[in-house]
Amino acid sequence: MDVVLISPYSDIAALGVRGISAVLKEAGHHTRLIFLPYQFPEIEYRRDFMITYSDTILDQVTCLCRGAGIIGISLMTNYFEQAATLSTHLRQTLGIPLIWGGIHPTISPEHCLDYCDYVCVGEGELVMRDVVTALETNGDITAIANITSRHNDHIVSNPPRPMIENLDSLPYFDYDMDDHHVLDQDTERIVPLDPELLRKYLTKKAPTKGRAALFYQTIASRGCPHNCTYCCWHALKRIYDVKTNIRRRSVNHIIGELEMILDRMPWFKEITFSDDSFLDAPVAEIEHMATEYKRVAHQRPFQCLAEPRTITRSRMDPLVDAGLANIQIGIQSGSERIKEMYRRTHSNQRIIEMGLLLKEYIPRIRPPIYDFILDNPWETIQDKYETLQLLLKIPPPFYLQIFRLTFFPGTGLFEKAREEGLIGNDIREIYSQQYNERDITYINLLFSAFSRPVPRSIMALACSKPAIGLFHNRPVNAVLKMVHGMYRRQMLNQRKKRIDRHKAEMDIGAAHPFQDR
Ligand code: B12
Repeated sequence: MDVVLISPYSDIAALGVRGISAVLKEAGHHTRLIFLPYQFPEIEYRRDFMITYSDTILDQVTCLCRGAGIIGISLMTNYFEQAATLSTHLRQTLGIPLIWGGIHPTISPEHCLDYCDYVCVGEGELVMRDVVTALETNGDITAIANITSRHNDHIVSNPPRPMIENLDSLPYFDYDMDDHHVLDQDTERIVPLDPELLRKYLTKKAPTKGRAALFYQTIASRGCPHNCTYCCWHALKRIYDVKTNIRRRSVNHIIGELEMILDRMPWFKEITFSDDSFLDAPVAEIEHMATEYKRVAHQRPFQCLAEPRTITRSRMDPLVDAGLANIQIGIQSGSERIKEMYRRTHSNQRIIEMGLLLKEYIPRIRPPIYDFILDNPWETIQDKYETLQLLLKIPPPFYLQIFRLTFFPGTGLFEKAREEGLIGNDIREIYSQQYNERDITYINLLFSAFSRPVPRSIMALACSKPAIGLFHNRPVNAVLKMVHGMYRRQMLNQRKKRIDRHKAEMDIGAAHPFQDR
């Protein structure tokens, strides 16, 4: 059967749809992948994350979906509007069964059924295989495990089957490009993907925080040891009713994938492991991984996400020797009260020790990236002060990755916010939020300053209670907001001019081959 899978993500690595496509191909089906990356940097200066598809783009998607047995769309919460627009158009033009999957449909299935026929809750590889088999054999899709659907007026939610225990049983992510298509933002044309275009779209225009511009992204494990109340794993563990769920691929399986990819696409200069906690493995396995990685990746630098508990010398030594160059670690807050609210278990002392250890590896590794969450409505000035004081104790250099606290459906903090009336009636407010957006205040700007080479003595002064008392107040924050607003508008205008100039040079507007006549 012909299956179309659509990814709206800015990053066309999109491991979810590539993993499903590989399993469907292995089962003898034909898949067509459509990647609709938006790549206009000015999005980061906008307050919302709303991206609309022009009719030209929607018509081309319709053309590419014509004749498919089923269409699948992958989405995170902040891609809800895009998926809704696509689905509405496809339903009006084609009427082919639509299935949604990915983290958002998993944590908020019922809300998605306004736009699709079926929702896949959780891991989708085996679910999609069962769905396609049912379609081919007139089976009952609404009876398949993990599937949520609407029957007359009531919702039928089938509990998820257990998570895939043996990840080695899954084929490597589908990078065949035999029927892969990508939206060329500049020309608004959806074109067949080839290695050159793959390279172009995987190259980040403005990589930040010492990250690579171009890397091959994969995942060596699934799951997270923690249960943080703001994170989707908190919701997923409830859905699957599991406490721990870390499953790791064998070193041979991971290395086999890298060998295959680097053989076919040696232009990948770096590797990214998108595991939630890459170092969460026995030291012996880490050492084996490091040795094998060196053998096949030839010292290509790699980056990963990790959590403080696993940052030990016995793990770092072999990995840095093998090419570990970038490490990103969640800290989130330095306030014991807020850490308790987040169910984060790392003491500030452990964080400082981790910072001291990581500093020893610089410059073999680039400055580590520490994640922090801002704009938590339950945070007091004292909580923010304690976080700033922790930052002053972590040895520089490092970068901060700042996130705005977002109430993802199904998480503990979502329910708390809802109970306390912090979430408006229309949950869609959350969907279109710009997650990197943060309030422009004196304290929040101090966090940005920590990523820059500002002398610690100045930072200590700026983060002191008298300075916060003096500058973190309504009048000063109003001025800061105004100045930042002017800067944002100027950046937006500059970007807009550059893109318009580029479009004029490209003479965008000619008729498109795929357009529905
Ligand atoms: C890699 C990753 C990224 C990468 C790449 C994302 C990409 N598009 O490929 C980057 C770094 C770009 C990224 C960015 C962000 N991310 Co991120 N990211 C992840 C991470 C660590 C792994 C995702 C992954 O590839 N998993 C492996 C694949 C195989 O699994 P999967 O994607 O879940 O797909 C499976 C199922 O969901 C399902 N499925 C998926 N699609 C489909 C489609 C169909 C039809 C079906 C049937 C099934 C199905 O089957 C798949 C196979 O089992 C997850 C955490 C996690 N562990 O999930 C966070 C996560 C997805 N990210 C998250 C967030 C919030 C973001 C950001 C918004 C953060 C920010 N503030 O900037 C940005 C968004 C940037 C943007 N504008 O797009 C949240 C999403 C929460 C939510 N409710 O939406 C997550 C869940 C982290 C968390 N713990 O909460 N991210």
